Amino acid sequence: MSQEFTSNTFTTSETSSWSISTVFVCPSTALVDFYGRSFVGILGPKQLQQRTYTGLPPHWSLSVRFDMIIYATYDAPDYTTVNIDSVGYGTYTKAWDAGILKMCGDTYSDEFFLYSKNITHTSSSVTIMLNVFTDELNEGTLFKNFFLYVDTCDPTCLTCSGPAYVMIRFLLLFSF
Ligand SMILES: [Ca+2]
Repeated sequence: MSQEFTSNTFTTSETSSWSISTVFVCPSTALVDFYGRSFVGILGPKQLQQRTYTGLPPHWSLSVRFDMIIYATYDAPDYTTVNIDSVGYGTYTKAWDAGILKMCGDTYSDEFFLYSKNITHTSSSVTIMLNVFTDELNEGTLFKNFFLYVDTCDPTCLTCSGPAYVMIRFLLLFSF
């Protein structure tokens, strides 16, 4: 349905459809997977990052996945909650400098999460939100490689609860 921020490097020209469009480039040389790579962020003190997608085709299931780095001195009480249509699906915390590697930053250790969530969903729009609380600047949440998938209905259906044509047929039969 949508894939964003999948290039090694990207600029704010690609992030403007999100409420916070800042881009951070990882300075750490510890991992070639991250060194010099662009991420959306740093999402820091009490920031809401969100985007609403509209015009989704008829579907019965929706998936969100992205790469997330919890960056630098992010520690208690800092947290990041991922919301899909205002429902929280995962809260991420980290102990101070608890990660193994300086993955993105070159001063403190970071933690990496592959966010992946599938939900039952039929609305033609969806809002993805990252609710980020940190108590200091220069710590927070970064993300890239964002994918939004929908499992579409059979082309003959305007709504459905599953992939098969037979599912809408059964609904119609039972409604008479
Ligand atoms: Ca902190």
